[in-house]
Amino acid sequence: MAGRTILTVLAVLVALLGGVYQLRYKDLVSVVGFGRVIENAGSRDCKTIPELQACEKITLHQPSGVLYLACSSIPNRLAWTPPLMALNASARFAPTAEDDYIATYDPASSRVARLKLTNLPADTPPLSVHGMDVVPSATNPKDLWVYLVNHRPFLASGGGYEDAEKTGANSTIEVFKSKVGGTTLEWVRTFHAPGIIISPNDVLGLPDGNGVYFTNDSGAKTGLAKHFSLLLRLTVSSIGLCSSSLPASAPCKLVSSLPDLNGIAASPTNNTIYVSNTFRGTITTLERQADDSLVMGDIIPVGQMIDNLSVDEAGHIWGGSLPYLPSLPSAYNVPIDSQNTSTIPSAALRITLNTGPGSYYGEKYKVEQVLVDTGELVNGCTSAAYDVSRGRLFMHGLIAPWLTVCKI
Ligand SMILES: *[C@@H]1O[C@H](CO)[C@@H](O)[C@H](O)[C@H]1NC(C)=O
Ligand SMILES: *[C@@H]1O[C@H](CO)[C@@H](O)[C@H](O)[C@H]1NC(C)=O
Ligand SMILES: *[C@@H]1O[C@H](CO)[C@@H](O)[C@H](O)[C@H]1NC(C)=O
Ligand SMILES: *[C@@H]1O[C@H](CO)[C@@H](O)[C@H](O)[C@H]1NC(C)=O
Ligand SMILES: *[C@@H]1O[C@H](CO)[C@@H](O)[C@H](O)[C@H]1NC(C)=O
Ligand SMILES: CC(=O)N[C@H]1CO[C@H](CO)[C@@H](O)[C@@H]1O
Repeated sequence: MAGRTILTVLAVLVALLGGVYQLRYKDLVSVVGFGRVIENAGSRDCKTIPELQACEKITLHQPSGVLYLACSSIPNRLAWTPPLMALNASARFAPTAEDDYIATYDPASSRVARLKLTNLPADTPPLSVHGMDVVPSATNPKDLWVYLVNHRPFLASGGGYEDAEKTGANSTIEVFKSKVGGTTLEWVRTFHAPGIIISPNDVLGLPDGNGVYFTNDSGAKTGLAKHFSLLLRLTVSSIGLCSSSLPASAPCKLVSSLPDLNGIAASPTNNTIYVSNTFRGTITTLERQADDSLVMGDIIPVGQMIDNLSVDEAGHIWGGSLPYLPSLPSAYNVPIDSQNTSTIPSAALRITLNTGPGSYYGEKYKVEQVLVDTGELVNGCTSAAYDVSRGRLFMHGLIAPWLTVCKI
C-alpha cells in the first residue's frame, strides 16, 4: 500500500514536472523561434530614417501624428543596457560618449528634432533612456507628460562611477513636461525607490503627471540571480506604481507579480492594461481598479516572443517581435565601439478581438503578423506603433540602426 502511494506521488510529481517542462522549456524553444523560417511579408512601401538610432521605445502622439522616440547610439547600448547585463559604466559615461536623447519625428515633414532637457538638478548624470510613455495632460491636452526609465550609473563617493558589474544601475523613473509641437522637456520629478524599482523596463504614465506604472523585468539588478532570471526565469517580474500621492519616503509600491514581464500599454478608452510576457509568448490583460490595484483578466497566446506593446486609436494591440532570437548573440558579439551589428529578423504583430468564425471556438483574440522582415529593412524591432488615421506603421529597436516607417 505504502509502495503504491509512493508510486502515485512519484507519478504525480513527474506529471507536474513534465508540466513545468512543457511550460518553461518546450514553449521557450518554440517561442524564441528555433527552426522557424523567416521570409519577408507585408508592406514593402517603407522608408528608413538612419538619423534615429537605437531607439528602444517609440510612442505615437495620435492627434498630431508625431512620433516620440527614446534613442541612444549602438556603442552606448552595447556598453550600457542594464536589463541585459551590459554594465560598462566607464565606457558609457566616458566624456567622449554620445548622449542618449528624446526625439520627435514628424512624418508629414520628415523633420527630426532632439528635445532639449531643462530644469534638471545640477548633479544629474547623463540620461540613459529605455522605456517611455508620452501622455496628453487630462486638464490641457496641449501639455504632455513624458515618463522615462533612466538607468543612471551609481556615483562613487570619490567622484566617477561605481563598478556597475557589481552594483548594477541606479535606475529611476523621471517625469518631464512638454508641449505639443514643443522642443523642450522640462524636468518635473524623479521617482527613486531602491528595493522597489529594481530593473525597470517599460512605463505607463497617468494623465495627471503624478503617477506611473512600471514593469520590473527581474527581481535582481545584477549577479547570479539576474543571470538566472534571464536564462531560467527563476525570479519573478512585477508591476509597480510610483505616485506623488504616496509618502515621499516610499513613493513606489508593488501592485502585481507576473512572469516574464516586458512591455506595458493601456487601452485608449477604458481601464484595460496589457502586459507582454516576453518569453512565454503571451499577453496578459489587467483591469485597473479605482484604488490603482490591477486584477488579472485574459491570457492571450501569441506563440512568439513579444516585446513592447502599444495600443492604437482603434483599440488594437501592436507588439514588436523578434521571431528568430538565435540571431541575437551575433548581433551583440561585436566590438563595443561598433557602429554596425548584424541583421536581426523582426516582425510587427497586431492583436485584435476576434469577430470571425474562430470566436465560436473560444479564440477570443486574433493574432496577425502584419509585417515580417529578415532584418534588412527592420533590424531588431523591439517596439512598434501604428497610426490608424494616417495608415503608418513605425518600428524601432534597442540596437536597431534606423527607424522604419511603412504605409499600411
Ligand atoms: C569597458 O569599456 C572599455 C572601453 O571603453 C574597455 O576598455 C573595458 O575593457 C570594458 N570593460 C569591460 C569589463 O568589458
Ligand atoms: C541614485 O539616484 C538618486 C535619485 O536621483 C540619487 O538621489 C542618489 O544619490 C543616487 N545614488 C548614487 C549612489 O548615485
Ligand atoms: C521589483 O522586484 C523586487 C524583487 O522581485 C520586489 O521586491 C519589488 O517589490 C518589485 N517592485 C515592484 C514595484 O514591482
Ligand atoms: C477596453 O477597450 C478595448 C479596446 O481598446 C476593448 O478591446 C476591450 O474589450 C475593452 N474592455 C472592456 C472591459 O470594456
Ligand atoms: C555592416 O556589416 C555588414 C555585414 O558584416 C556589412 O556588409 C556592411 O557593409 C556593414 N556596414 C557598415 C556601415 O559598416
Ligand atoms: C521599453 C522597452 O523598450 N522595453 C524592452 C523592449 O524589448 C527589448 C527586447 O526584449 C527589451 O530589452 C526592452 O527592455
